[in-house]
Amino acid sequence: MAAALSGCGLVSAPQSMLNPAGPVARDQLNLIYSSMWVMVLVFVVVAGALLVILLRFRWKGQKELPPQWEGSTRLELLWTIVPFILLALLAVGTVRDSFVLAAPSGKNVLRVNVVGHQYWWAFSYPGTNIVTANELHIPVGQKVELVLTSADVIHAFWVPRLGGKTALVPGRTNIMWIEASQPGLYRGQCAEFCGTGHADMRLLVDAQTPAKFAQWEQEMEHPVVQPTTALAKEGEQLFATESCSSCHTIGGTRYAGVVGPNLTNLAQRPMIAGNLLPNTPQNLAAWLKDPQAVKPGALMPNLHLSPDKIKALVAFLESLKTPAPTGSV
Ligand code: HEC
Ligand SMILES: [Cu+2]
Repeated sequence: MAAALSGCGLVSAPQSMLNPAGPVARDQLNLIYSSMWVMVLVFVVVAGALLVILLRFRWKGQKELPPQWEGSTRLELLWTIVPFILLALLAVGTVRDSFVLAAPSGKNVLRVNVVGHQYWWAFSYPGTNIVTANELHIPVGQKVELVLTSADVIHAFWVPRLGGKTALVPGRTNIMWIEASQPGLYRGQCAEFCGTGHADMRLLVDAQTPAKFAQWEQEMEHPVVQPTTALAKEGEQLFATESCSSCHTIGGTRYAGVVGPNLTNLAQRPMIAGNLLPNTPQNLAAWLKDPQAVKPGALMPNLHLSPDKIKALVAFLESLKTPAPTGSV
């Protein structure tokens, strides 16, 4: 068991809660460690006493019974009071952390609404028009309150290096918060079985410096959609005629479907399909040809598009990026 579990200790493992990257995950790990040390202490004392008793007091042919301890007030008190103290120690840390982790404190808290869908994530930023899929952008060093709910079945939000999991329940809102101490990409995934595509319901947290985050907000608030080639322009038309627009929104266009992921600035995202595939023209084409072949259980229908239409649509999707405004960081 020790050999197998040591695989979880890799510092380079991208989804290891043993390698926390923010205060929430660190507090939770410290709580686990402190409980573990209390348990190690109990184990060592009890197992040690058992060994000593077995060896020292074993039967060596004596005729009469040894002295009996049943009903000894001293011993009864000892093994009532010692566990009480140990449990009280565990309770102090647990209760303190439960309050700290229940809701973020302070004024400078960024709020993000998270909706779980079979098998992708929607993130929206209240007070803005920003909606994105599977890629949560946050500024480093700031508490981020996640308001979690579900569009269909129960899911669970889990980014191990930033914090423990919380369920997304239809008809309810749950709250958790995370904070990243260092810029970086943190991987996560749904942690509650939600159907065929559950294993591929992944997400990426992009923790950015405040300046980079502000720039990203700008690009998402004011997306520019300007397909330049004839092929991409044809793809823009096909987006409406092939019914894509009935499910997908693209900021900066009149397309406003809300069934599938928001595709605003899609070309700037590193991954597609619930962070299953790198965002390349080849992968986009494979996705449009047959979504279920790429991601089993995916709820985007196979639209049986011709290769020419796929080419045009990919060219259009590839054009969905908003160049950084000049003079910014
Ligand atoms: C009936 C609704 C529906 C229609 C019509 C539809 N899609 Fe989708 N689309 C979805 C859903 C749902 C997903 C999410 C699948 C998943 O990741 O599990 C998706 C995912 C995608 C993605 C990946 C997005 C991401 O963030 O990972 C792209 C790109 C995409 N669709 C493009 C298109 C294009 C182009 C068309 C038209 C040819 C189209 N879709 C038609 C529902 C639809
Ligand atoms: Cu799931």
